Amino acid sequence: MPSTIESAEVIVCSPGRNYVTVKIVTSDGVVGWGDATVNGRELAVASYLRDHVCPLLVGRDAQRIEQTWQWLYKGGYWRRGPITMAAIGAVDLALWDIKGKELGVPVYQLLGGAVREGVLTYAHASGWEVPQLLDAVDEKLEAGYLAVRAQSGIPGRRSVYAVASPEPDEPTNGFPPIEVWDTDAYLRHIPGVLEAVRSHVGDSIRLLHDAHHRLTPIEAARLGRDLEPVRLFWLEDVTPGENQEALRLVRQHTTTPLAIGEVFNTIWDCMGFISGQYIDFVRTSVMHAGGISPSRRINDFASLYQVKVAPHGPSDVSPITMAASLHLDIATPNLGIQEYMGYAPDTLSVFRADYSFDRGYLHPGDAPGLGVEFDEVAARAFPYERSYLPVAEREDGTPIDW
Ligand code: GCO
Ligand code: MG
Repeated sequence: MPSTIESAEVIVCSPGRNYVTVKIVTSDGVVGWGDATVNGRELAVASYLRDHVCPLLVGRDAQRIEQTWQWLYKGGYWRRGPITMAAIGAVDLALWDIKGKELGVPVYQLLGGAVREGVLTYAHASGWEVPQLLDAVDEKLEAGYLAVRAQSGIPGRRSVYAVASPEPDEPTNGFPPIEVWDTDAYLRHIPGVLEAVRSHVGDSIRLLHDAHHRLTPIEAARLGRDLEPVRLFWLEDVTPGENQEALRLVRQHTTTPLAIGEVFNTIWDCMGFISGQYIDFVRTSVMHAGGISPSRRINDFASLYQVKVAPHGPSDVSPITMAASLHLDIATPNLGIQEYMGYAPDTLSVFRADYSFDRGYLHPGDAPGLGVEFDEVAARAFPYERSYLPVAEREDGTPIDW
């Protein structure tokens, strides 16, 4: 008798930051965990799941992961988008977790087994001024990382996303913080910063930089060119992702490798970049792109064009997504690198993860399923807290891409 889905529920908690977790229990009592976190829009995806997906799952065959995926994606009629795809992705993750647990094997074995010993991973380092940035980079190298993303402050600015600013944050009273951005100042400043990092770390360390979608194609082309002597591993998200053709122009002007994709949700969002070979790395998050099942299709499609996959792995997706990513990464021939920011101790007190880090590489672990158990009792101590990503504006108040 195949097991059926007996219950599906959603848990929102905030151990360090907000996470949306799906719990699916089978008729055999096996529990599968999925992550559905969309940073700053957590309750929308929680409602999508709670009100529109979970009730439909009850009674379905828990073994039929692909059939359920197709049913939710095609049957919902209103396809794609971050909320829909994160919700479907969470269900997909939970069902892979269940299948691994029922068969007693880690998910990567179900995906064909490991094609490598470990998953090369990069850490984040940032500092407002160059000396602070170099200290932060050193800290990551001492911890064993072989690849580091470097971000710095910008002269004349008060704040820069993901970089601790010397000026204290003003309270935002539950509203998004405003970040006033100046592209010219950034373009003047950042090549020198990254050159300093390169000469500090030497040739063998992989260096990455994220432009957070702030540039026009021609600005991005100029930055790519200016950074060629730094030999970046990649330059990330130079332009907004909606216009896939924009990257063609950037590509024509620079040999700096390009990465994009953390805000994409389906293979359709990256198809043009990949088939046009405008990029070197596609960065969809395994959960935001609808789970392990569709991410395999993105990965295989990318391999046809020698585009590598480099999944998004910030601390605003939970350790469940991180684990799912690692199971897929270790079984994916065209893996480039995995992002890994790590997690706050409170987060790890709620999500007990089996994956491990050793000298620059992560391993998903050999526990059956995804290898992350969610502690529902511990989670109760951390209720949801409204929180937003910053909004970027020009000096004159015009909202801009980011
Ligand atoms: C990255 C990202 C993140 C995102 C964040 C948004 O490369 O890790 O750019 O820092 O901004 O995940 O929620
Ligand atoms: Mg990014």
